[in-house]
Amino acid sequence: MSTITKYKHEIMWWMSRLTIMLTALFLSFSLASSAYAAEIKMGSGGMLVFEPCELTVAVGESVTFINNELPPHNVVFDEPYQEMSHSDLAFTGGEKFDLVFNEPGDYHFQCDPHAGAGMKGVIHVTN
Ligand SMILES: [Cu+2]
Repeated sequence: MSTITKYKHEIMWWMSRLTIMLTALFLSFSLASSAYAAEIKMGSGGMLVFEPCELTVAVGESVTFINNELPPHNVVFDEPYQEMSHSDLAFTGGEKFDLVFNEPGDYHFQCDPHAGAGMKGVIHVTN
């Protein structure tokens, strides 16, 4: 086998590897994005806040709440979405939970221990 032929074979081998890897990457992204919408940090920048504190998602999408700084935190929704609440306090950094929003509306929520400090937010769910 000449050096050039060998070189061509090597390039083709790498190109097929690359194609497979890119396809796998694309698939993992499209699968992940089907349910995953956004992430809200609970406590951020040394502040008792949700970050972001306002968010718009489509019906059927999920929002991941991640425990970040100054715990404990929870998420309690106002009427008429109280049943969506995750009132268990999260004490450990990195603790997280997903909430799926299946009805359009404005979901106002707060962190119970820190509502007085203004730890509140709203998620707009649109069709
Ligand atoms: Cu809090």
